[in-house]
Amino acid sequence: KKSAAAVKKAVGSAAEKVAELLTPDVPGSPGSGTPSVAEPTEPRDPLPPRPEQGTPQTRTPTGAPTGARADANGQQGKYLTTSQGARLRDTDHSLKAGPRGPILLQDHHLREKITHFDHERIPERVVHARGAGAHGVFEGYGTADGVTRAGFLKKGKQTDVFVRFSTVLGSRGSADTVRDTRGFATKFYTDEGTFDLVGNNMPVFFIQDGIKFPDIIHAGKPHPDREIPQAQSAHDTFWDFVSLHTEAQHHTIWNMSDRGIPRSFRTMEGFGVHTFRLVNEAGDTVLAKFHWKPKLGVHSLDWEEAQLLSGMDPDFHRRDLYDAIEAGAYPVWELGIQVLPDTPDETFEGIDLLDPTKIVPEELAPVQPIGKMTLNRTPTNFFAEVEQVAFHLGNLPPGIDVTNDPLLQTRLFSYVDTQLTRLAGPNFSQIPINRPHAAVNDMLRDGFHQQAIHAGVAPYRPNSLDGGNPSVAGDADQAFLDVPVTVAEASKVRASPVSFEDHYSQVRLFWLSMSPVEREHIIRAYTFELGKCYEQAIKERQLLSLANIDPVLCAQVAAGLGLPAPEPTVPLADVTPSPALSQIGEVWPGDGRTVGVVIDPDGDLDGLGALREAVFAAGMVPLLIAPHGGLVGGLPVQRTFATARSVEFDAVLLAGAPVPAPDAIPARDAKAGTKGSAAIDPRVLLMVEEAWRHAKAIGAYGASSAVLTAAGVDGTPGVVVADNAADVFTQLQQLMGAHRVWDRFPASVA
Ligand code: HDD
Repeated sequence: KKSAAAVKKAVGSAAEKVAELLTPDVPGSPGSGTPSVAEPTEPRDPLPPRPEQGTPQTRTPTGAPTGARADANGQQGKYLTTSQGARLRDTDHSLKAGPRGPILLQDHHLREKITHFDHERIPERVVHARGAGAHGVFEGYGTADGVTRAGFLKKGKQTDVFVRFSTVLGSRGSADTVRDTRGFATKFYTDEGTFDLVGNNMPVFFIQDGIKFPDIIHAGKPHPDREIPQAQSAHDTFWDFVSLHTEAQHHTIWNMSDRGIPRSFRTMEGFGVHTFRLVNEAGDTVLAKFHWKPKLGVHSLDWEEAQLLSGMDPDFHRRDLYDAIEAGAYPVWELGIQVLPDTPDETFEGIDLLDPTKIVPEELAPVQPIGKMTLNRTPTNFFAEVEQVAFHLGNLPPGIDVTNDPLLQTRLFSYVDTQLTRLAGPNFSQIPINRPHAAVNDMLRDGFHQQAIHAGVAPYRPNSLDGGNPSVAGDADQAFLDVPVTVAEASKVRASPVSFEDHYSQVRLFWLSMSPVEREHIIRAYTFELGKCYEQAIKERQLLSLANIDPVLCAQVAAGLGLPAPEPTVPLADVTPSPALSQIGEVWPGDGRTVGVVIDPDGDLDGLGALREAVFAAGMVPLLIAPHGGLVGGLPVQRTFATARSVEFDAVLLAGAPVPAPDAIPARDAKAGTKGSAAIDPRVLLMVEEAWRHAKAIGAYGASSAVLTAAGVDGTPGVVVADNAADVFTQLQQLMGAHRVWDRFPASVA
């Protein structure tokens, strides 16, 4: 404790310092003086440019880059100004009556700065609040010319795009890796008007009619009383709804499958979900379903990995997307269509094409590639672009039209409506990210946040005062065409077609299409989610649905819950599996994948530089992990044992011998390491154990293979050892092509 005298002395010297800053006897100043710096209201010359406004400083005193861009020049110009363009002398002190005095209401700069800040947030999206977006380009193949007149699909035609990926349930700040459906919304800025393809990474939806959208979302969102759990479906209200409302069972099994926890946005398929109607130059129509196929294949996280990531790196997917683009590993998808005949009953092979809980298996109607999208630019300003982008299913180019899918029809209303609140008024299509790249000549006028200064006196038709302009387009002008589909004579009813009552056959089809390891994951996911519910009646009701899907699935989940497996209430559907639904079995490129390379500064660093180059050359990202930061062997360390966790890497490679003396690690961390060799850092052991549990490729060379022995994983599938770095990486790369070491999971269900 400080003595009273010491405190008094400290206070005294502080007071002296303050006195030094004060110039006594300045007229009008209260107390003993005013600051030696003149009051900001005193006229004086403009401030000299701050360092960042002049030539930017690009190096710190230690020689590290400051991150300043060579063209850094403040935000938009040299001097800070008010919103009205008046240059400011000071933005760090409020205008006060003397340096200690109250703040003056007249400080308009203070009020402007705080008022604007107070209103910086806009309402988050009611669904899909958490997302990330990127710019890119779409190139048509010309292969769709026979079925649609859409100009952006013509061969070689390039169209700017903006894509926003999202989760559905969580708030804007929620974690990326939760179990949920992912949004996959693409804005094509075509010459013929904007086309929004607002899809998901799953081809079916929870409900068949949009009137139930508030019900499913209220059920999935946090409970209204305590507002928990965040961004999860593992709770009573979600399972209460889907077990009562069995048309949701198909979408639910997709969520319980590995599709619910994607490895990356770059490794997700996208689906337009609904059936659309395409029309060609001759006016002929077909029905079609849109698919996005990722170049890197469809891959997922492991559930434990996803949960760890929610804490270790809640921005995992966002980071992965932006890191990949900045590294030049541009994500690529092919757009494809399933072309289906436009028959009066709108069915295909007995599948009702207006029912959004049904797929058309790719084996029955192959997905035909019609173009390619490359994402090549990250946003400049997240709010302006990702937050303000506004999609709408009614944004259609000539050649693509809607169908009577009752889910689609309600969406046509909802998207514009929601932007009126979210983006505060009807002029949101004038926000830069939403502006069409086609010429706009509408007669919409005024309203909140109107940006345009419309000329002309006659925003109505017909008019004579503006010379009758604008005129409407004819057949030759590539205008949008509402396909004149015949509407059957019918009574007004609140009803669905009988075919919509089949809630189980395609769920069974999905289950039977999965490989054993994928089935195991599905069982575990249901068991986890239902295990988080409190109400036994809800668990029992969901088991009834599982019984109607498959008895093995039902029995396994029931066993996990400690409940009896019920008998099916409907006959099990006789369906043919669709192998295209499985994610396992092919070999894929590893672009943008991360390899965690664990190094010991005192170990064998031979070949480390070459290894790093080899990983880069394979289009992957090597991240060096060492006990401390800085440089090791002249190479930059990107992660330390304190900041690294296995979940960040697709593979772990042990280089040299990562065996720092135990006293080099904090006691708190050392305790956990008792089960391995005492000499091996427990965080490295944990990394190996976790990577193994998550079926990731693991490699070691030289003395570091001792770590594999200590972790008890040497000699197991997907764990490779070689004498040198090059050989071990070659083996790792082969393993990574299959995404995971699937052999490591002996599945309980064949
Ligand atoms: Fe929706 C956003 C996808 C059914 C109402 N939806 C939204 C987004 C995606 C989807 C990807 C985020 C867009 C963005 O990134 O800004 N929604 C779907 C799919 C559906 C679907 C694939 C079924 C096939 N949605 C659906 C229904 C309704 C809505 C049935 C209402 C009747 N969706 C909305 C919304 C949102 C939205 C409330 C919230 C924010 C927004 O629109 O702009 O209007």
